[in-house]
Amino acid sequence: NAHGRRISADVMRECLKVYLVVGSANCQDDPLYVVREALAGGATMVQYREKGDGSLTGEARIQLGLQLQELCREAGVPFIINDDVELALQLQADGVHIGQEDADAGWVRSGIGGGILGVSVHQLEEAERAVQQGADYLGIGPIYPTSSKPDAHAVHGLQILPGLRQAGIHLPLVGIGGITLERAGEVISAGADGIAVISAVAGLPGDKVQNAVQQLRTRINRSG
Ligand code: TZP
Ligand code: MG
Repeated sequence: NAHGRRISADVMRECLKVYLVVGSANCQDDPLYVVREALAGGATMVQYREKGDGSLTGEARIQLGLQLQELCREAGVPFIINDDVELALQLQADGVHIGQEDADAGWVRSGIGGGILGVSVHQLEEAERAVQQGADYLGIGPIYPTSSKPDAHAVHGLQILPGLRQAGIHLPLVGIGGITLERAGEVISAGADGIAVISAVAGLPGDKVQNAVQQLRTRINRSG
């Protein structure tokens, strides 16, 4: 799909179910262990988001990315890069996720061919624009308060999800921000196709990760 073939909306929705967003700064244990366990538990997509205090830079950032990518490849799960289109191209990742402050989505779409493009949006106009620019899914959040993103937008609450659906946004949607096992079901019921989590998975001891992801999947399948 570096040759222009886009992911279908149906496959995209499946990939969004339990979307792990992760960087070394978020992990209580070795990120490779955390991601291996998350994949064993049924994580459906992984985003490499190497930011924040003490995060890796330069060659170390690239090397961790390559190792995480290999785990995803073995599991048959798409591997997405946060923000950095250059890194995504260099690693030949499956896609890129960008926010409103990052590169222009239309420009990223032309750069990545048929790769997966996720865009974070906070209101209808941004959502419509991202759809036009070739996004494959939209990230919506923070739904709840989060301590994983210091510069996060104000909390939206669940209502943004039915709001976007009723306004005619049919693209696959993933909720993010403060989502826990207890809250996963209501995010899906409100209109999201899946949940993206950092701390509810990466913040756990490595030996708890597999079971946590399994439980998230069960909740989501029941609410979908
Ligand atoms: N974007 C909006 S909220 C957020 C990002 C990256 C952080 C989500 O982390 P957590 O720990 O699942 O609240
Ligand atoms: Mg960003």
